[in-house]
Amino acid sequence: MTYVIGDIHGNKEKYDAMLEKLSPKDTDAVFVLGDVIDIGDDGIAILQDMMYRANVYPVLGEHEYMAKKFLPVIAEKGSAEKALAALEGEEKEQLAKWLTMKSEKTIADFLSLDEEGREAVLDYFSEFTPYEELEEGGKTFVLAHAGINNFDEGKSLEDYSEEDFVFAKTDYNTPCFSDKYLVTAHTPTVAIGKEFAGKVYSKKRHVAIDCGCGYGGRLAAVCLNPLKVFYC
Ligand SMILES: [Mn+2]
Repeated sequence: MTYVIGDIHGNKEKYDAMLEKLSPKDTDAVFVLGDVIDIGDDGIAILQDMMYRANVYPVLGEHEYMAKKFLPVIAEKGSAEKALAALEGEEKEQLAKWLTMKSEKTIADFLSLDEEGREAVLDYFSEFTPYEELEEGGKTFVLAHAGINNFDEGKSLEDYSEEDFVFAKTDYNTPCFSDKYLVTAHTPTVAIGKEFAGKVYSKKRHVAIDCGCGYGGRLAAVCLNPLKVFYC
């Protein structure tokens, strides 16, 4: 079985409950479609759990994109404020943005780790892939945290940037690929339409799985084949 979970946003209770519900076997795969950290309190603890699970595969969200870029600078300078003071231009703007994205607890927990613990987290960020492409039950699924910016069906997925996947804006009323399913998190399904609040959206070759776990909603997991949805 192949499962996809997204936008856990530091909610370890729901993460633990979902893994218990799915109870993935060694031959199963669980893709975590980005935004593991920030907003909730336990992002770092969830990463530390994920990194020891052989069948959990992390895909990059914009929160991890920010963390992997700025946590090394913050650690070197000693605090987020000092890192911000030391940076210039676009990087300074981007860090300032991350500091408005409920990242304080992630940063504090990272700074409280010893050298070895910090290195393990930073190493793990390098395992986050920008996208995944999977064949399940005769269908092709592309997993990307927010979608695909600058989309061109003739372009190879390898030729997009990380930014194209993590900062994408997706039109859920229009299919993306003509022959593949696009699986995304990032956009709470309530933002696609009020009637989809708290539920996985599966239309127009889109599968949108963020049911608002970061905002007090449910955490969803989708089994790709056979298509089945789980909630915690
Ligand atoms: Mn996101």
